[in-house]
Amino acid sequence: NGRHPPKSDENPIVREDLRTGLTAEAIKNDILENLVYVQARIPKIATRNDWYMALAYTVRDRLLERWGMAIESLQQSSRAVCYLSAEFLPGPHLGNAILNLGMYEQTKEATARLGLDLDALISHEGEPGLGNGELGRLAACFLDSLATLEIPTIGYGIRYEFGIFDQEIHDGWQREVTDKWLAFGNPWEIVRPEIAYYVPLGGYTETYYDRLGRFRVRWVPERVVKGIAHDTPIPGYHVENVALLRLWKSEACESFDFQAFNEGDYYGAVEDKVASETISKVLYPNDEPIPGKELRLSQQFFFVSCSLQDMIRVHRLGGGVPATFDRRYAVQLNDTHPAIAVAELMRLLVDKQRIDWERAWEITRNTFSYTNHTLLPEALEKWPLPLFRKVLPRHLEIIFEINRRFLEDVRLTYPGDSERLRRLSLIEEADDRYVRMANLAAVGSHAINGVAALHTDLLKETVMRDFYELYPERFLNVTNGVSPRRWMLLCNPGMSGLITDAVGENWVCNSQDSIAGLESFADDGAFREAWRKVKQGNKMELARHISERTGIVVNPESLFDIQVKRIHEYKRQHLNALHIISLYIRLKRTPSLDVPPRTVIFGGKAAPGYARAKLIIKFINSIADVVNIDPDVADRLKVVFFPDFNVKNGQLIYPAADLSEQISTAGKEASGTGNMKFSLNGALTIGTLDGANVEIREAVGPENFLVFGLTAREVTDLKMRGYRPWESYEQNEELREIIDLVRSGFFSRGDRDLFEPLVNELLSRDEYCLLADYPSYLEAQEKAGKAYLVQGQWLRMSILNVARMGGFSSDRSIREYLDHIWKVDSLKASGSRGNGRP
Ligand code: H53
Repeated sequence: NGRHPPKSDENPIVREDLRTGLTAEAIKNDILENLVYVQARIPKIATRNDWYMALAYTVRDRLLERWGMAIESLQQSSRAVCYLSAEFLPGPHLGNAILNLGMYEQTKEATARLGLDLDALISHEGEPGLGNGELGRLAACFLDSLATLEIPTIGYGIRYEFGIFDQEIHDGWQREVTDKWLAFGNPWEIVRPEIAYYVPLGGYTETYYDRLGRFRVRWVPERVVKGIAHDTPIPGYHVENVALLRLWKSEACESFDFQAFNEGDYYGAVEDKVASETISKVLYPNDEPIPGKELRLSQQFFFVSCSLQDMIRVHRLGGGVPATFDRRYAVQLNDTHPAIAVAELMRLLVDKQRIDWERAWEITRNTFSYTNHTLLPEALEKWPLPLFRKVLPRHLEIIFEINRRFLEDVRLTYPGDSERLRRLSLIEEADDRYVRMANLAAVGSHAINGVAALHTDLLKETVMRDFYELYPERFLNVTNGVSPRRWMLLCNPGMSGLITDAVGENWVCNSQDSIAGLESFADDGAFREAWRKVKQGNKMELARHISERTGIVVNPESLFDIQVKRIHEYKRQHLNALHIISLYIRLKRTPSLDVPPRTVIFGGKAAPGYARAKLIIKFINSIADVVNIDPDVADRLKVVFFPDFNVKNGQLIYPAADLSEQISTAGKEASGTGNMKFSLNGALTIGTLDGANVEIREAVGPENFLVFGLTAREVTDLKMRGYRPWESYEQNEELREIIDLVRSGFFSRGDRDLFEPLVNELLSRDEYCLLADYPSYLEAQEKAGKAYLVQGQWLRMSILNVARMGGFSSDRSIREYLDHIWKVDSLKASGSRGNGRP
């Protein structure tokens, strides 16, 4: 295909081929070269980190070969996808890159020749924690799929110096430790000092007449920071294509003020540098109130502005003009975090490129589409007007103008309906005034999607109802998905091997059709036994890590009942905890109880400022402290809080699960993606009819899914009628006993006050309806226990779960975005590039 010319001594490519060859010998030589020439170490004194770095550079060399071509095809493609996201959680790169490049076996051999253990080097890698949870992880799965489907793609975000904190547990409490992901260098990123943009902030606007006598507005900023591109290649699976992850780091335009220095002001001389670098310094944790956080708004604007300026530059390089921007790019707004892009593109087009307003607005709307990820009112971003004006004075004017024109249209459609006007306005006019970012995103986008069928329905009925009535054609659902590369092939090689033996290897990229073939093996005794062994092995591996991390010894034969996700009251980890106490009491009272031994495992971070979530962690650990040392239940019940849940730990945890806890209050979890990862790894779900659980249950069959609890509608009705949680407490003897035990200080060394805030909330308000759902949850748990005792049937259900989950691949989600929203062709289809090689 022209890229691999025949070797000849005169051919300069020969050298390159040596450098990026895929034989074990070539890989081995490159590791050694990189050790010496990049890492500056000789083998004799190299540490594990040195070897890891040398190997990472070796794999990167092979990625970069594809990179150059990807950049070229980006420039040549007719339309590219730009995914704007304040968060990306790609997870460790090394294992994934080796897998996607199809070089595992050779690399294993190469490292063995050097006396190294490949798997140990792979697990040496930490991860870029540039996100809080599922929203950032979804963005990473989407890049994986976009690369694999050979779509020209750029993911744009922020290169936080400090990502999500590391979690430690001390005396049962969460302690946050600064994440230092860059401490040992980052071999995956390429810094591009020449790709840099100026981002203005603050100041004021003024009007003037330009040379042609036209009335104009100009923004006189208070300060300007510079954004520098940091690029990471994201390889597709067994294709030549790589997606580009371009993250912006903020710097001062002039990092040293000589004037100040000469006048003897040593600190002042670096002040601007410090202030500018602050912008990309640290990721904001979610679940914390953000209005009023000026830095957060600056961050959002900073990365959005750099990204749009970059798109304009690349477009121009390809000969494009601003007026055709929308034909060149489909830009997805991942939640409202980048919604300021709507106003910024208008500013760039109108103020800078001198395009008239109507045409600029058309381009803007054709360009953007918006994904909503939550209905929780506290998570819908709005900015106090004075703060907004202070940071982005010109954008506020633009938003007022967008709003004026928009409301004029609304008035024509709904004459006299001032209430509706008030709700639709981009500006909230209560006692204080706010800019509503979701409304801005909705007005400025041609498509608006929710992330699961139920979520999209609720979106249309509740928070975006007025917009739905106004623009029904803009709304659609795209149910989330996860990458089968990372979340099956990479993290669960045993199970993946069985699947490939059964149905061939097509399932990795074509899950939906191919993996269904697994169904016919669900009743095959030998296959079931092999399946059991793999799960058993995964559980032993997790057990080993649990003992290393927590000192708790768990029985790998027990039912692994797992809930891992952010800690939040709506996700109801404390409902799970109530079940543990019930099981504990029952086992104490009836030693002959016919239930399987259980290990209940939790993992997840609480936002540092979310006191009740942190108390839930303490609650779980306090229960664990009592249960785990009680000889009466030894080997029958264990409770584990696995610290520092992140992508890397997830890769260990999902494959080891028997039972997946997806127990949020119906209507609260937009989609969930952890639910998919569990099921794709053969766990059964115990879950409410919330988010994507609804679709998972339909797909795997209700007989292979343990459903419980109120539906979203029932929750709403219950609240309308007036929910009285204390009645559940009074009427349910077991529930009473459990809550009284907690109140008595039984799990808190006699301290009756410690868990009072949790108990009080449950008895008085119970916002998330734990007590209402408690009886049906317990019933479903009993059913799960019984089912697990009949191992053959359980294995059957586990296999069927995997066989029927093919539709939850992020490849499917991305195809839907491509077909219905982005209208972007694959490089394959458009013929810009050959078909790739495995
Ligand atoms: O987004 C996930 C969903 C999940 C939802 C989550 C999310 C965040 O992680 C952060 C902010 C936000 O508004 C929503 O909670 O249900 O699966 C990806 O769509």
